[in-house]
Amino acid sequence: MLSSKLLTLVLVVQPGRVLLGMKKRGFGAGKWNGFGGKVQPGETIEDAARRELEEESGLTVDALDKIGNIKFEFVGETQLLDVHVFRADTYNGEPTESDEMRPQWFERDKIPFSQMWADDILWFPLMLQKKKFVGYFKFQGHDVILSHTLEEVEEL
Ligand code: 8OG
Repeated sequence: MLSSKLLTLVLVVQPGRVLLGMKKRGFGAGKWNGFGGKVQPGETIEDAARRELEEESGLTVDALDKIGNIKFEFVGETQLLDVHVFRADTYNGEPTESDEMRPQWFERDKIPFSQMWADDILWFPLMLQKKKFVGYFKFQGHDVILSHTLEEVEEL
């Protein structure tokens, strides 16, 4: 049986640009990504998304929209990652570097997919169009997708 670990991921989107952070340490180090992490016991998924966004980028948000749910399996590992993806279109504060992330704005047509998780290039277009989606990706190591499913949904 595979157990699963709940994680959050927040993309802050502005007209024409997206905020990403360079992950400085730990899982996914060296990749650009949204902001997020593990849901703690007793915390809702959305509360965790807000907390991780603030810890890693210095930003707070009023509204977070649920936009996606992606499950990741890594061959040889017994734990699935269950990542809840949110989009924020407004924010408060200024992006600030943290121990974990160095934030940077990217124009929407210059998203650095070659330095991101391999699945991102498949679902970012949906996220940017505010389309909701569910996906499943089976990885070999951290770079190779062996199989996947990805579909748009009406509701999450
Ligand atoms: O707490 P930690 O930094 O380990 O959390 C991992 C973060 O990485 C969390 O925000 C979820 C996110 N994440 C994955 N896999 C993938 C992926 O394939 N693409 C993207 N964009 N983010 C991912 O765990």
